[in-house]
Amino acid sequence: MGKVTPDAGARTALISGVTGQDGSYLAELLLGKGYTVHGLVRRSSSFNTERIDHIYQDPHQPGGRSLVLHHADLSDGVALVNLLRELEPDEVYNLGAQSHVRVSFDAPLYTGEVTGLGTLRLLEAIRASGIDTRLYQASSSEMFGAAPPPQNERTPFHPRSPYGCAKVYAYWSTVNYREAYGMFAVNGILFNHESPRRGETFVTRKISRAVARIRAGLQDRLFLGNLNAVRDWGYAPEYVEAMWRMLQRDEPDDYVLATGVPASVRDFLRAAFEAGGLDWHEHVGFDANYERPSEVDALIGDAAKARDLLGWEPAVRWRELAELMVRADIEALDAELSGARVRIDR
Ligand code: NAP
Ligand code: G4F
Repeated sequence: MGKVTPDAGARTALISGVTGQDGSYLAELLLGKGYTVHGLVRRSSSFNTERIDHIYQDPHQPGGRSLVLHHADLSDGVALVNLLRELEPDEVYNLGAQSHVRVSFDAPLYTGEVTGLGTLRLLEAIRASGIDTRLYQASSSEMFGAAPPPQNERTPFHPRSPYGCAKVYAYWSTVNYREAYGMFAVNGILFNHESPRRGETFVTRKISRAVARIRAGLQDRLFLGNLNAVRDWGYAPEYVEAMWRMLQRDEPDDYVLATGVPASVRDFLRAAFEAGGLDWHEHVGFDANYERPSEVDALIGDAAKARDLLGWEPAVRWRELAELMVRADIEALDAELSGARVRIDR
């Protein structure tokens, strides 16, 4: 963590949420494009950089560093101003959030504070620091909530959770700073996107991990909530490419990113268990604790604008995604178990 002298001429980006699923893929993408990447990391009592450890360079080693981590938090506006003044990044990606919808019902004020007001703090920090930068805001299809599908940039919002409400606040704050101050600020309205790096409590990863653990005899039952919800699941590495493209346009605008292909939680569950050679009926039980007080029944995106203006088209669909996530979890568990066996043998 700490100061860095960037390569002369290299573009710099600041990513909030760099330790999350999308932040890790985006950092890899930008490093590959020659950027110096600064990541905002929040203080934690245990390590929280697992997803980016493979791209982090020890500052004590000789040679320049392209990924630099800074302790800060979206609840601390002064730290954000100071960091922006110091770094003067060309691009800022605001991916940091309390991003779990079910948890947002248990911690609604905290979610509003970080996911909603956190975005306003960052916008205001950009304005106060006076730097010339471009901002990407991680908006969400969860903002559409109860609005019938297909949803696109013109669909009115009807959020169904504290998380969705916080994201609507952040969305309009971003639009407002663009209109009021001429800021280059864009909203990417992203439908669900997953990967082997997806947090373990989101439904796709919860399922793919369970398949691996059931096959290995470490678990027998998996408890889930509503299996009828329909989502539009894409592959995260493809989505971060479009985030970058949004900031390379001449004019700031807002874009939906989605595959346009619907699947229910039950569809994903069946495909994932089949990929592991298992029958889900033999292992899955219902737990009402995983239901939400108000559910989003169907999210199916229309990403025609991103296709036409960004030249972005996703290739991976939900079934392939289920298969690749199961494969990755089986391989990771095999490696972990054989590592454990080696340790025991010694
Ligand atoms: P994620 O894996 O949950 O990552 C969230 C990131 O935010 C983590 O790095 C987390 O840090 C950080 N964070 C949490 N609270 C923070 C705080 N107070 N200050 C600073 N950072 C904080 O989420 P993701 O799936 O990568 O999603 C990235 C963004 O896109 C989020 O804003 C999410 O709401 C939004 N989004 C996601 C999807 C999707 O399907 N994945 C769809 C639409 C929109 P820790 O690692 O320390 O927890
Ligand atoms: O995987 P989920 O928790 O994702 P959700 O709620 O769609 O939110 C994700 O996508 C949003 C984009 O639309 C993001 F903005 C947000 O940050 C997050 O990344 O749940 C998907 C569906 C829901 O309908 C839920 O009710 O799966 C259902 N579900 C059924 N059983 C479950 C479970 N969800 C979770 N997390 N855990 C369960 O046991």
